[in-house]
Amino acid sequence: MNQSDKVIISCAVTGAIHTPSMTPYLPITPDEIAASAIAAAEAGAAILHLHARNPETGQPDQTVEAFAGFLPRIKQATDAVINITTGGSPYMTVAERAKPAAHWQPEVASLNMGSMNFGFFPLLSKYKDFKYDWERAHLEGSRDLVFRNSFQDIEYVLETCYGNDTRFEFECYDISHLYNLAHFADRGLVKPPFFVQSVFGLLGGIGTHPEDVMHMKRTADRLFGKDFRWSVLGAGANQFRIATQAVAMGANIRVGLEDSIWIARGQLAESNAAQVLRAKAIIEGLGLSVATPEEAREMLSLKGGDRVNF
Ligand code: KMH
Ligand code: ZN
Repeated sequence: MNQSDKVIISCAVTGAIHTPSMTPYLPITPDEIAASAIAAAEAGAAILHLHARNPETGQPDQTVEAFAGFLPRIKQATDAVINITTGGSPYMTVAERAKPAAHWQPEVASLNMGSMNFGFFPLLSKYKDFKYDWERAHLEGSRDLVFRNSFQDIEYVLETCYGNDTRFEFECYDISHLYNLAHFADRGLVKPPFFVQSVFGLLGGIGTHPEDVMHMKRTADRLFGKDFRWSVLGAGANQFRIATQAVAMGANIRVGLEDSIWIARGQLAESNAAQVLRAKAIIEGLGLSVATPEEAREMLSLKGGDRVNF
């Protein structure tokens, strides 16, 4: 693993898992997404991972137009690296999911490195009433949901975005996803430095035990050596415990309301910025420092904030 004393904080601003009834603080409209992303950058996030939502209902919206309401504003207000999802919602096809990144040509796009069960139906036990009809179906439907990322799907995203010099946040939810990434590296379809985003605690992927974190790092070290920059995200209540363990081991970290709506046990995070500030405190408490967007660009060999299509 390539590491430095500078730690990249990514912030995943809204995502496609949590629904409006779970927390009043989830950014939904373009104005809310823009404001929350800008505040997260001001708090120290060097990379902003962005999804879009229907402003009326909060449903995930992966249309190209849905991103137009906030991309230019975020770019104008911050120097942060914009990372557009190709994950969209796990219910969407890869062709739908890849459209925004292909069109807007961001410096970074996420790329999910394997198919998996993607279960967020356990959240149903916590919420009884929903503002919108789609929310319950969204959660219930994940009981029978496969988040499809076949080798052909991954090739499709690579072919669709690579010509734009977009580089990838390789989302790895389990050990096999690291081997899938190594497969594409062996074929020369992805070039180092690899930005490996290890996802812990999403039902259907690897767990959240410290041994799980060690095993993910050990395997990535063996497969990629100095060719990768490790980042971690802990889903839900595990977010900061996993971040703390991994930063101490040389990782970068991802926080944000996409991955967890909490700031502490039983306490809702009132903003993305609050989670970023908590991450910053962990980093600085270890005697490390938060990477600037320019430092992140250097570490990840990114094309530069002006070489985008927004
Ligand atoms: N919500 C994360 C666990 C993507 O956008 O490509 C997964 C994610 C997928 O961020
Ligand atoms: Zn995402």
